[in-house]
Amino acid sequence: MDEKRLQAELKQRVTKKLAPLFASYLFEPEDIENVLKWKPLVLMLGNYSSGKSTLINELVGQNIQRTGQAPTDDSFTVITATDDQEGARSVPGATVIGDEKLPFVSLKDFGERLIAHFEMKLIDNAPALQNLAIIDSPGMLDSVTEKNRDYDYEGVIGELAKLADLVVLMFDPHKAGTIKETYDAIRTVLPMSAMEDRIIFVMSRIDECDNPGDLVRAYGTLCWNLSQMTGRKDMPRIFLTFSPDLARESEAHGLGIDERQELKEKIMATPKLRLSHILQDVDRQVQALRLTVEAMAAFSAQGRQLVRQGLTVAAGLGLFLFFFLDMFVRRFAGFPETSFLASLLGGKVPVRLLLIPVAGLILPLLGVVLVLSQWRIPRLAKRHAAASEKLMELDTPYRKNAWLNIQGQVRELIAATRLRDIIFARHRGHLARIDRFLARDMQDYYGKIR
Ligand SMILES: Nc1nc2c(ncn2[C@@H]2O[C@H](COP(=O)(O)OP(=O)(O)OP(=O)(O)O)[C@@H](O)[C@H]2O)c(=O)[nH]1
Ligand SMILES: [Mg+2]
Repeated sequence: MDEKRLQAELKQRVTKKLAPLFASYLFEPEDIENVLKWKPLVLMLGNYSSGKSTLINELVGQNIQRTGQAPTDDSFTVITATDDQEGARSVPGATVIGDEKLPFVSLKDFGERLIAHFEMKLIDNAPALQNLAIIDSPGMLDSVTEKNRDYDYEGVIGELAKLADLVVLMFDPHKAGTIKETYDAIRTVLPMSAMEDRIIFVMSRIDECDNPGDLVRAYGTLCWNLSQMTGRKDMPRIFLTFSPDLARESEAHGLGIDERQELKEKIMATPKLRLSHILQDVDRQVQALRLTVEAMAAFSAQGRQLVRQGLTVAAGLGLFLFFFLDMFVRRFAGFPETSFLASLLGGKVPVRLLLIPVAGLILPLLGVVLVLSQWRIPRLAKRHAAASEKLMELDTPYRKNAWLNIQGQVRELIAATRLRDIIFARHRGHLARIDRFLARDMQDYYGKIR
């Protein structure tokens, strides 16, 4: 299976069939475009000095990243193979984030400060990185020792985790999960950005435990801290590893626990997961779009109900006035010389006599349009913008969660709705289009990767 071709094809289909809908329901076009761009991505996160850069150098087989005992990296570094003749080089943050072909454009929002802490290293002789990029990140710090980052670190790792096909979260026995930034990341950032099955946990540098007891204590501490952070009792797998080149001789080392190779294979196999991740992401975003359209359909159904009521009143009143308005006018103003109804019964109606009845027919309609557009629809919009979740049945946790992400834009959409949007709304048609996409196109691709 040619994954790259499938990815390109899916991108084309999404763009053709759904891009205008995403835009008209206020979705950021980048969100879905970024998912479909570029290579498989691995994001390395973790405490400072937990061995992220060391592991990356090992994976790449070159000394690309600096390593050291104190907090060493203060930048995000995207590492991948060169794909042109220009050779190994480093590309500055502004160029990387500004490049529309790369998936990092959404990081623009984090401003100049982040740009100074972002770069890409293109390296030669790295066949494994032809179809893979690894992002090294600044180690997580404790707020006590932190020299205050000058950009929104959590926001950035959240964005990167959204893009990543695999997030590797590294710890070491010395700080088994007690670092403040790590706590915040696991507690709040990652659950919003990365699906659970895309995160793997690693405790590295285990050779530095003096004896098996130390190792068990460090492992236990990490498990305890993780369960505090995730609120879960079941523990994810934690890879226990050390760098073979740096390992000290120790009793713990002598135990023969070494999952380094397995970890490396798992990381390098990320490209295999790419397409299914893309499908998951596209699916998630299309479902979010669907929920938004559903909410707007429910809102406009209520709006149409008001319109129908208005029209019924206008029709009743209009008909009454059609036949009787000129009689009132005649009574008070003395003209027309004979009423429309009388001449109708007489069998002959001069056109002149139709003027007042037609006005009687139209006036209530104008009145109803005025009341609807100036008063009733805005009031309905105001009510639902304040409590838009009432529009929907949020009966599953999935829908509840998805709702949290879209409620802001649903409010915006409702607040911007005018009478004519209600009358001409085509939400039901859009829903059908989305459902067709989910049932045909998505299933088609799921079938292809099976
Ligand atoms: N004994 C031993 N030392 C290690 C191991 N892995 C890394 N080190 C050392 O630990 C220190 C920290 O490693 P780095 O790879 O720089 O850690 P990092 O996670 O990139 O740290 P920051 O960039 O500061 O976030 C370095 O001095 C490494 O040489 C290991 O498995 N065993
Ligand atoms: Mg580092």
